[in-house]
Amino acid sequence: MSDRTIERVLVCIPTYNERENLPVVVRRLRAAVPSAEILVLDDNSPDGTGQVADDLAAADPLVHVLHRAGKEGLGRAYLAGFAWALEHGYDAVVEMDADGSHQPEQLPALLAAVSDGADLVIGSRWVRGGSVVNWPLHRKALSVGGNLYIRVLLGMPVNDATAGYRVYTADALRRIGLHDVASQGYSFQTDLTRRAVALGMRVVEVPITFVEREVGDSKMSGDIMRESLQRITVWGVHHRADQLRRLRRREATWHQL
Ligand SMILES: Nc1nc2c(ncn2[C@@H]2O[C@H](COP(=O)(O)OP(=O)(O)OP(=O)(O)O)[C@@H](O)[C@H]2O)c(=O)[nH]1
Ligand SMILES: [Mg+2]
Repeated sequence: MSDRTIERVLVCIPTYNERENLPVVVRRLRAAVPSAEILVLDDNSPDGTGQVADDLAAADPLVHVLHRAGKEGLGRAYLAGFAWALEHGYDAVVEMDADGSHQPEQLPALLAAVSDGADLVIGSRWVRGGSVVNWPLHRKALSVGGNLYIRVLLGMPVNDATAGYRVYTADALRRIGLHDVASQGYSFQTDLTRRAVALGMRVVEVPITFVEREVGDSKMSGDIMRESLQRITVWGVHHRADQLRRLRRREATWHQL
């Protein structure tokens, strides 16, 4: 077990209409991990979340804001945040929702796994000790079913590949390479997970308690789900075709022996 030193942590928080939630999550985060810096990624929220973020940044030098022109999806916002983090020399980058679902108080456990040598830490709902609070049965079924589909198709040893509470080391982000990531919605999380696994990175799942939002509206949509299903299916078909090709090549080599 290594003991990696993580000094500069940047927590990226994407926001779209989270005016009421943002100050709460920032306050909790500053209390839970006082040294971590925060980057709010706001897509020009109509409810004025951008101004709320500016006010928070004006009052606290560890809070930063990236204003984006319009709603482009979670994946795009994170890519902009990751690029900013790499430019500014952070050691680790955290993904966290603004709606309170990802509890800041659990971040120290995720960061500890990075110190222990993980390249990517996933705050996982679907490992022993993980849970979800206030989700109706159909929402649980969707997440469990989606993750099962991903595991079967992509053959990854990850229980919660769609999870959005994560820590990447800066080095992992550089190695993954972000220039050709096209995913916008939930598939963004699965996409980066499969890239990390394919590169042989240490992906560690730490159990979390995910708490469904109490305030504001979910941005989950049919389009986001459709994108996920399509992309995962295409990756799965390619993955299985690659496996088949490798198997054929191996068989051909055996015949030649
Ligand atoms: N910048 C930006 N943030 C977004 C966008 N879509 C969602 N978000 C933010 O991403 C986080 C997660 O979005 P949610 O709507 O809570 O989606 P979810 O958590 O996957 O779904 P629920 O479980 O239904 O809440 C929240 O902080 C949102 O404000 C977007 O297009 N741009
Ligand atoms: Mg949410």
